[in-house]
Amino acid sequence: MALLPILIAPDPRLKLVCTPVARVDDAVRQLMDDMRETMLAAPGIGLAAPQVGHPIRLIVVEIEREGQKTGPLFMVNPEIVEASDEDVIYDEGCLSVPEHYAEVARPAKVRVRYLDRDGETRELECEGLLSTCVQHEMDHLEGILFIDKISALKRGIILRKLIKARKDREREEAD
Ligand code: GNR
Ligand code: NI
Repeated sequence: MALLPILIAPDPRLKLVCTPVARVDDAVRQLMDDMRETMLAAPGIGLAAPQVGHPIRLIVVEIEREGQKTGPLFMVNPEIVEASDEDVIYDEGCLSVPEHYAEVARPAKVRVRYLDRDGETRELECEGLLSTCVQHEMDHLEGILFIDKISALKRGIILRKLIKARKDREREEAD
């Protein structure tokens, strides 16, 4: 098991469209375990492989809140096969956009088809925070961050702050 470094925006590796996973083998399962450990340590409720530098279509989600306890969900090559017409707005955050939050509207319910840890095809009906989180993670696989879904003005403000924070970090490390 290993904690993996999480990429912070702006980073070109967060903008890539990820490649489908050809086979769910032991190397993929090892990455799943490392991603879950990294997500729990962060702490976060989801993590996508590109956030830890692997441009492949793999996400992990784990919601442990009263009213919604999913256990770890590993989803390979996830696809939305059905989405509700109704949207919900959630105040989203992202481990790759640390300390910034913004309201994003997404379909309230989605049905997701994916390969599980054993490479078996499964479908899961998602609602509530699970629905929002799965869609947020799937966006990462397309190189899309939640800040790409808000106004250009707000996005610009957040990106400038992230660039400044990175410079401050680098200066700190140089001292
Ligand atoms: O930990 C996370 N919390 C969260 C809250 C609201 C909507 C989405 C998320 S996902 C985020 C972890 C993350 O960045 N996953 O890509
Ligand atoms: Ni994220």
